[in-house]
Amino acid sequence: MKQRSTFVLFVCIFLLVCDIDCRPDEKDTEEEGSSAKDGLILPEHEHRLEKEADQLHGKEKEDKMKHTSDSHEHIRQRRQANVTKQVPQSQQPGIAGGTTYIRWGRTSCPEGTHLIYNGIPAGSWYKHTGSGSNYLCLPHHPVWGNHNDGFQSHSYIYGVEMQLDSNDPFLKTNTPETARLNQETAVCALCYVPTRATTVMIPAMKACPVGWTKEYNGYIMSDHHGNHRSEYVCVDEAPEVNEGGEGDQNGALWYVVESGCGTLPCPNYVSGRELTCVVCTK
Ligand SMILES: [Ca+2]
Ligand SMILES: [Ca+2]
Repeated sequence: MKQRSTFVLFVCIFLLVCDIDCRPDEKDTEEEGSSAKDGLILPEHEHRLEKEADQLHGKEKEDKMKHTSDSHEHIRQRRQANVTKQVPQSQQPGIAGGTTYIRWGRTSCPEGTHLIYNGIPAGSWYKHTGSGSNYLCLPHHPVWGNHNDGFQSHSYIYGVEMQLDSNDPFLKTNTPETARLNQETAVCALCYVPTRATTVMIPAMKACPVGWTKEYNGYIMSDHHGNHRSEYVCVDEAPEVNEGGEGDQNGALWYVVESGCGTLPCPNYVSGRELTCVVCTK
């Protein structure tokens, strides 16, 4: 009986010691588990990492392609913008920059154009050999700069008077009061055409070439052949006159220009015939 009790006690002590020493250490287990996670790559874990790496690589590739595509689109847009900038303005409807001309003999501009100002045609005195040979359209209200009244200089300018006593082909629809133009002071208008880009005066024509717009037509005028050379200008076929300018005052003078045969082929030109003109824009 004593031996049995001793055996039971021995077994109990053994079990107690074994319970303390033989149980796996929880810390060690955790460390081993952690070590397994960190150091030991299981097949499933390896597969997942590969998949994640593939996804990351794919995203990087996609981002790179998107960035490249964006860059290409940006470059394309910049090139397109440059191309747009390089298109000549004259080829862009509505922003051509427009064109201007002086409508000699009128105070207004044709429909679809803008009057900048109207004024008085002026040039050198008909007996002076010098000064300017071209005609200017002087505004009615000059703005002066530094000035010294009195004639100290040797270049002058005068208003244009129309000399039509012996030859007047013009319409009188714009001069109903007097129905005559001789010895009248001429008028002019500066016209702006915003939708067309260039202007040309064609002599000996009353209509414009196909594709061009007629601004006005009329007759060529210049100073008398016995005076001094001047510019040829195209004066509207139905001139207005400058009110208050009537009277034989002389200054710069306009005469209707006639064609002379010889070096000009006749026909088609006719000796002594008044030369027409047309002003066209495009
Ligand atoms: Ca006169
Ligand atoms: Ca004639």
